[in-house]
Amino acid sequence: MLTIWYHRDFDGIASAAILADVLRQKHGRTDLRWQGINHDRRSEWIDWGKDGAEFACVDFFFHPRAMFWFDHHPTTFINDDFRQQYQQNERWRFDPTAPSCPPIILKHAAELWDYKVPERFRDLEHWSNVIDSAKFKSAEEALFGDQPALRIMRALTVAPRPDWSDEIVRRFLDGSLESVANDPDLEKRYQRACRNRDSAIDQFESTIVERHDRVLLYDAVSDKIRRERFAAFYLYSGLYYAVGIVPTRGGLHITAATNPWNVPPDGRNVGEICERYGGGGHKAVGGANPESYAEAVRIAREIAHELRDSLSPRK
Ligand SMILES: [Mn+2]
Repeated sequence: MLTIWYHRDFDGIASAAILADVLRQKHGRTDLRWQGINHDRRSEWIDWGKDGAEFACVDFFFHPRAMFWFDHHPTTFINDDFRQQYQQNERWRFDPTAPSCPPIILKHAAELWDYKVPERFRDLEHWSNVIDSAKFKSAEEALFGDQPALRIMRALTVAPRPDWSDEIVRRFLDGSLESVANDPDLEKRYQRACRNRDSAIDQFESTIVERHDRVLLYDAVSDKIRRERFAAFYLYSGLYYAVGIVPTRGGLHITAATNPWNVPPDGRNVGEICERYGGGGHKAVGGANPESYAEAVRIAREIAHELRDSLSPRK
């Protein structure tokens, strides 16, 4: 049995489906299973696979025991030892310049294993890039776009169970984005997610802790409110950064993001800032998982102030 561990987000789910297809077609693997994972498992990661179980990993931290591994996160190496053990080979590939993980796997499989990329995976690759690097045309598209991939992205925000994403991997494996999006189960989730989005927009103002012209700090921990990733930038288009505290299944999470539709000149690397607090991410977006609410408030405030102080007075 080979388990594919994948980051539980749109491009991670797409990556798992793509790797599963590559492994079954080009490596004859019929004993595949897959399971989603989030960055809150970081402390356990060093011991992953200690029991000798075979595993692959996509869109997630590097592990030297991974039989296959592909990622694009610049913060993929959890320590120097792991960093030193990585080198590109026939089973591992890292490309921090890739906008999402699927193009890395597709390129690798085509180059090394003569894999013919099916059309449905080209589509999945395109939308993974758009979604993971927030290359939506506008905040309106990010919030209200109804293309199949965007409906799936939104439906994932109201997954009925943590392993629901495993089901989406299975559907991506053989179906087009359109067929997956048109599934009645998914459509039902999507409608619910749209109602949540509308509430989140209505409620956003009540979560604001500090609002500077360019940097906004919000606290969306209350279980009475809905959350929407781009609400801050949709409502306040002049912002450069938004830093927020949000709850997740794994505990409190700090999210720090650059406004994709109003990119600051000489913008800071938000992922690196978050890494100093035990988190990680990309240049444009980062996150951290503090131990307590008090710590979350302190860290979120520090990150917001650091971003604010990085702006020259005239900006
Ligand atoms: Mn991802």
